[in-house]
Amino acid sequence: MSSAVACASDTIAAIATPPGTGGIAIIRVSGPSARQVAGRVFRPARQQRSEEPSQGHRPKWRAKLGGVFDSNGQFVDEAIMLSMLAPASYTREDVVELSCHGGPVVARAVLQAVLDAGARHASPGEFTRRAFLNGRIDLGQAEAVLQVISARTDRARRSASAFLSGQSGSIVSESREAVVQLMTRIEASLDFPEDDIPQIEVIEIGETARRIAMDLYGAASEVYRGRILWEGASVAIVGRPNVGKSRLLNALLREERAIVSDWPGTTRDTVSEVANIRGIPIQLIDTAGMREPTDAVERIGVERAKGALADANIALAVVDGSMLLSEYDQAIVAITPEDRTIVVVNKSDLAAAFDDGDLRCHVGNRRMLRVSALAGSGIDQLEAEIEALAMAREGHFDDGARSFGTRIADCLRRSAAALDDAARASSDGVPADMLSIDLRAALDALGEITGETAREDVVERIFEQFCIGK
Ligand SMILES: Nc1nc2c(ncn2[C@@H]2O[C@H](COP(=O)(O)OP(=O)(O)OP(=O)(O)O)[C@@H](O)[C@H]2O)c(=O)[nH]1
Ligand SMILES: [Mg+2]
Repeated sequence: MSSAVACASDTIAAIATPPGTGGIAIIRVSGPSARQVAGRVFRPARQQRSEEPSQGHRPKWRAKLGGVFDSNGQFVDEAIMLSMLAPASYTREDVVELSCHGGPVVARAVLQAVLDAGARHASPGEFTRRAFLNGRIDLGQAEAVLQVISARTDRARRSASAFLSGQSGSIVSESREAVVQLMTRIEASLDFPEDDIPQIEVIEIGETARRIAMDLYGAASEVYRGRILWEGASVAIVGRPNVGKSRLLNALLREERAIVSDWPGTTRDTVSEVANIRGIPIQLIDTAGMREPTDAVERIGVERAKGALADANIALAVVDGSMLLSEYDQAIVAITPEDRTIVVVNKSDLAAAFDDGDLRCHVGNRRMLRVSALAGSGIDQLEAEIEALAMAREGHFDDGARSFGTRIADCLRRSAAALDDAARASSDGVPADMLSIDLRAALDALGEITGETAREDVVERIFEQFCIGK
């Protein structure tokens, strides 16, 4: 095995398929005694013609039909046993998968038989963690696995799959290679201290470092923008009663989710639903129309609308384009944040009561758009505007490990900054060996992406997010 990290010593097991009823359920076992454990619970339906295949002809994978038996020898279920020998498996350990009938009770009974036969119940993400420890995937790819699983839109899934297949990851390996070459040039000169590196070469090293830094900054921005596909954004729809907020929500969702009526005050509590807007999971929050509340329930609804506005990443301030703007319309627009609000002038299918110029003075720097939630016109453009605001959103994350993109983008940026320092030092005439310190820092930051130099708690937090059985 190529990995520097030794295999975990115990054997783990878990149900790998989701809970519930389905065609099949898979119980996955991984570790040095996976085959012994499986041997204790599984009896093939038909004995192999030759029990021990001859040396040199040991297939890496093998499937057998048979039965699973518990520790009392009681038949549990029919199953297919798929054996994958190390290192030709997901974890690079011996892995056995038992595919039984897909019911939650039967799957648990098979798992119990496997645990009674000597396996330990796996913790969340432990299989993928072993794949990482055994060098089959790097940390960035482990995060991409997580992103593939939790992708809520196809665009998010595709961006994670690209990382998994190494397309985006290649910038990391190429940059590392280039930085290592620079360090080699410097170190070679240290062996011959009497011939210092000529200043011209120091400057050249600095220029190369700056070029790599530019590439890394570019990659960081790309990854950072991509994280929104996974993380998503929230959009609060606010406005006076009857301007068409609920109909707008339905138009964006393309389904009749919220109740629409010509009775002002229809929506009394917030209604929230996730829409796929240009591949971004967008949580839309329809709110109660804001006005002087006529009863206690409405008062609560209006308070919640204000809360939704404060919490959301983006606001849609809806006004009715067929009526003159009221003081309330103006007041509502005024409480929305200028840099992340779109003023939506709805009911464009009706005669306009004011032109864009009249509105401009109330809108400030907010984006502005005419739509008809009823006829569907302008909705495509509204989606484009929401996408643009979502992509521009700077993240507010509790910790770097929570978001796939944020952690990687942060490592790329730190690496780029260290290379920039090296470039600056070289043009200031700093001796070549001093540059090594910055180059080393750049390498370490890149190593955090793949996991070689990542802190244990960062690694821990990434795998904690996986489900059991993955
Ligand atoms: N002509 C026209 N009517 C619309 C349009 N959008 C909404 N309406 C109508 O306006 C009325 C109010 O729509 P809603 O979506 O319920 O309005 P709301 O802003 O959610 O109102 P509250 O929930 O009371 O705050 C309904 O009769 C809708 O059919 C539009 O684009 N054009
Ligand atoms: Mg409504």
